[in-house]
Amino acid sequence: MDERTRAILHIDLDAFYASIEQRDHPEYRGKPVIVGGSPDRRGVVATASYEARKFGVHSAMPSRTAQRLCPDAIFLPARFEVYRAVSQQIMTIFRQQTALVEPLSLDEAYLDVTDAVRTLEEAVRLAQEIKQQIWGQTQLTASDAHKPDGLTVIPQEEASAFLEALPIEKFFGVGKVTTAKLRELGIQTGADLKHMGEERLRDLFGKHGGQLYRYACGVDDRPVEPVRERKSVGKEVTLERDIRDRSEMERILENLALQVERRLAELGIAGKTLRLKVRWSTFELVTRASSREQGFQLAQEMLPILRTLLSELVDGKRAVRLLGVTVSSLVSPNEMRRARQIVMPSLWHDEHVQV
Ligand code: TTP
Ligand code: MG
Repeated sequence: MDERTRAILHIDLDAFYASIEQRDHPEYRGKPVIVGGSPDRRGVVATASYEARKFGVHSAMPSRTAQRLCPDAIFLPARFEVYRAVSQQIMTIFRQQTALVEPLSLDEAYLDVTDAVRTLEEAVRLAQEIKQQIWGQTQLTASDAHKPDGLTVIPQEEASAFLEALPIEKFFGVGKVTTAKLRELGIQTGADLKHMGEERLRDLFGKHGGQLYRYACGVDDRPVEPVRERKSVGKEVTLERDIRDRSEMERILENLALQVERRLAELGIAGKTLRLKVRWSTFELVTRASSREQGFQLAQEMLPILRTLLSELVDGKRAVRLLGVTVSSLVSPNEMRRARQIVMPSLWHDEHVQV
């Protein structure tokens, strides 16, 4: 490989939570398995096995809808400690191959293996080796573009064609709002982005537009960053349209708080500071925070505070274009548990985790 060419592997496990459940419960193998909240308690789907996906079931869908689509589905609650342990196993496998491992979530990482290989063929062999180790140690499969259990090789000379065919929502940093806006303009793929040109994309999306154009052209110099100390866990959403109605904002905050709760549960942490972020339609950004010793871990603990913080900001006159919820000053649940025993023993629900 020439000096400037990097070899980067992207590894993502297949139907992660569901595959672990099928691994640990052989009677569920080959059957539609849905991990997440229960259909009769307004839960949502965390993930579904490939057998259930055939019925149209997918992550973030209300469990009740999933049950309607797939009446024979087996619903299971998430077992985060098990998923975290498996995550540590696979990350250890990755780190044996290269120090440059950037985890993106429990089941997904980028590996810069440039220094470990001399040719593209060697990079492919290394990827196969890693998949075999994952299988050997966890009995799980991994892939990304060709799921499940695929291995996709994109040599430099094919990168262009690959990116041209790639649907816009697969590009890094393209969320629901950008996707909707691009679709409205008839933009579906990387090729469409390229045709649109850098200037137009910049006009529409600012700096992000220029970045998107470069990604579509295959220019992406971001390094694989191995250490990223986590300081906070947050979720935010740019609204499809600006809103003024406070109850609508509260509904959105509830959704965000549930997502933050899920991420905290996945990571097995909690935080002492809760922050509400609001961007007005004028783009002005304001945040309001509240801290407490007994911390925040569940959405139901965050919501009353978020409502109060929101009421301090929103006056019904100015419209909001973005809402965000962040938990910081992170601590382990053990520390939090101790603080809670002192402060308010009645609020602590052990293992009460809703997905
Ligand atoms: P993903 O890798 O996005 O999904 P997956 O591994 O289940 O399926 P795929 O084969 O398409 O990769 O997410 C990893 C895990 O994160 C997933 O098993 C469950 C959890 N998760 C949620 O809880 N809610 C969500 O909305 C998503 C997308 C994932
Ligand atoms: Mg996955």
